[in-house]
Amino acid sequence: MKEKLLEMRKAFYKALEEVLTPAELDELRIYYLGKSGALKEILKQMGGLRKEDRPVMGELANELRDSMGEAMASKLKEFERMLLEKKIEEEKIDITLPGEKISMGRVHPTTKTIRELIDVFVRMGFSLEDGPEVESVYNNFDALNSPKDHPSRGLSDTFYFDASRVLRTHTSPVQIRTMKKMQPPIRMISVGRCFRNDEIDATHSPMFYQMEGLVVDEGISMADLKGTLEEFVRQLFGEETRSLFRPHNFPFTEPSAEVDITCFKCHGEGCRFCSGTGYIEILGCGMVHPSVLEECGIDSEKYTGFAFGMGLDRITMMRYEIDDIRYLYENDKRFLDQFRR
Ligand code: 2NM
Repeated sequence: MKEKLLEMRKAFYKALEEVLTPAELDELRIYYLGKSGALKEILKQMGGLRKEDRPVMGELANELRDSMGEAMASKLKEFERMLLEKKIEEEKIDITLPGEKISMGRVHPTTKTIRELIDVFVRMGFSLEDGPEVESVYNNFDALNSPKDHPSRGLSDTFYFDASRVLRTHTSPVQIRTMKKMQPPIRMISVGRCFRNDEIDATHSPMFYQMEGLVVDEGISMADLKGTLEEFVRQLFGEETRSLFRPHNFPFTEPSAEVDITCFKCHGEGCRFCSGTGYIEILGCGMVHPSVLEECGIDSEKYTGFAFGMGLDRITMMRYEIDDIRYLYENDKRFLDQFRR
């Protein structure tokens, strides 16, 4: 029996040498030390031994079991160490490699214009109001004294959802909402996207940006309008800029005017930017029509007001010398990267 045990030990260590995976090690354990393994098999013959030999053989068997268990445990440790070493080798990070370049975004030029305009008007005490881009036909046209047969109301100029809803064609509905919401004194501006069914070219986009403003209070006159807008022009385009008010016509204001400013390039001399006139048109304005005030629940006998509106794409294009409105909407990084400040 002793010989059998020693033979088994020899075979076990030889097999252990050849074990390559933890799974094979498990198989080995079951084969030698399992419930019906090689060791158990040999111990079955214990009964055939002399009584005094049994404890000696038992001790040898126990010793064998323990040393084989230890040998397998250290083999398993070795596997684990190898696995860890392999993992460390594979996942090694080369910290000397160049980093991945992060592409920084820029503030869109139109956004810069918007921020500066808001700054100027907020410093003058205006509040910034907001409204939806999908508007009622009433807020977009009717409340603004717009004639029922005006071409701008037509299906070819305005995006209609149905008979009563449109994509707003200007930000004036925000003024209407504000006047219906609060009584004077009102000093507010609105900024946002507007939509008109225009053919796209260098100066037209079906989606564009507008800013409009409104002041309503007792005793507001054309002098307030001129003073406010002249100050705005000086702050945005420079102290030396002069403004020219030309009579115009809008349905929602009476009287109405358009404002030209001295060309930012030639300062009035005449150049290719201003087509030789020395002036560039930048906004429309006027005294709010009494029927607009009344429509919004404001007493036109007690209160008067002025309003103004301007296209922000045009102003942005002037300020950054961009000659095609489409650049503002193409999201071409090569274009946007030019506006770093
Ligand atoms: C412009 C020109 C003139 C304007 C009028 C109003 C309102 F709602 F108060 F009547 N909002 N905006 C207005 C007046 C807009 O844009 C060229």
